[in-house]
Amino acid sequence: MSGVCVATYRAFDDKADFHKKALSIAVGLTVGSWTELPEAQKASMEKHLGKVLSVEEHAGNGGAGERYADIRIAYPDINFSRDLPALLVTVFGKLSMDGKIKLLDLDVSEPFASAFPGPKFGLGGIRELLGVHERPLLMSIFKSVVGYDLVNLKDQFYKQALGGVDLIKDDEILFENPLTPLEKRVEACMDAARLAEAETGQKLLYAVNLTGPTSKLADNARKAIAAGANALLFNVLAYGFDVLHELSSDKSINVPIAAHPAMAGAIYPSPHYGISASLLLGKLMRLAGADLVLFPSPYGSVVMPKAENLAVKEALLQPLHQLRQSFPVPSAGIHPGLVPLILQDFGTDVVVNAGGGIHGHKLGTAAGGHAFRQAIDAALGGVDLEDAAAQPDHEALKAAIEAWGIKR
Ligand code: 1AE
Repeated sequence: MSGVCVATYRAFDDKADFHKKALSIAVGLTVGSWTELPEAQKASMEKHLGKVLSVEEHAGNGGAGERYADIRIAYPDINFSRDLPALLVTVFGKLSMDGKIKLLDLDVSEPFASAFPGPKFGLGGIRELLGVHERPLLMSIFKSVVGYDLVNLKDQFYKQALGGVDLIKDDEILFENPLTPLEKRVEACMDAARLAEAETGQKLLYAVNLTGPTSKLADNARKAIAAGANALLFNVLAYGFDVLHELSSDKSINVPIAAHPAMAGAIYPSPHYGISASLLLGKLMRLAGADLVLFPSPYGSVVMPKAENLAVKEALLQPLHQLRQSFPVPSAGIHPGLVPLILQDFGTDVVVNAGGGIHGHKLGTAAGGHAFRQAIDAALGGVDLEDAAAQPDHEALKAAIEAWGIKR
């Protein structure tokens, strides 16, 4: 059985006839040309022909407002194989270079989606692994570890773990290197995880950065897992969605995969070009099998507008065929004073993620983690951070708020 995939575009033009433009896209990206075809050929090509479903025009006002149209086109599944490269090249390959046009959304058919197992663990599976069901999770990021040796790396891991974090991720810029090679890095960090767990009683996941040439990635993942890795970090956009799909659907790679958004800024931020954040970092990441997805927040150092941010969250969490939910991880420049805003916008199904906001704490890395946990508990209990910080055992939160303030 085959269906259609519906693409939604926003096209900008001061003068164009958007209905004509929509038709030229639908025909051009499917059968190529239509009117000049002989009748017999038209009949046999009909099942391949793209169909314009709607064209919603928005008049420009000659000033700041531009003239644009939202165009929906249905592409028959029969035209492309059931993989993301084929789908993306069909709906936005050449078109992505043809004037001011942005791909806003893709609704794939059930038969197409059935080729994608999606996140192996997803939000629920990660909560199961950690045994944490009620509260937002806390993740910390290794920082300034390029050039570190194993002893120093292990020490930084241990301090992060003592702070009560649920996940620790490698910095995305830590690649294979002679000082902290993959398997040795995993062994050292998981050793530190065990030492910390003996003190805190808390389980944690370590997402080691999966790097190297594409042809070696699955082997590297298996080596990391054999050395004890219980999660992976992956720079999805530098490799491509299909590489994530291959890794996430490989049965021997049986740990959660956290998708890093590196390179995404080259694709989503323009209103006129590229792919929307919700499709790029939401739906496509989820289809390709990311268990956790990092993306900029509306509040931190790398800012994504709030409406786009919430659309990414929705794409990761709302029902999508048979796929599990991916955990949203709004990131970059996050500190404890932002926690109430994060919970207000994301609810409890969110991972609060910080690097500098943990390691930059004046009482040290472990205190940085404690400050976040105290902020999360306060926000969950409806207690103002100012009041929570005044409690006698909340020095960590107090110091964090003195340093970074509270954003309201
Ligand atoms: C959007 C990705 C954020 C990230 O990977 C990272 O390393 C953030 O670090 P901080 O929290 O800004 O120090």
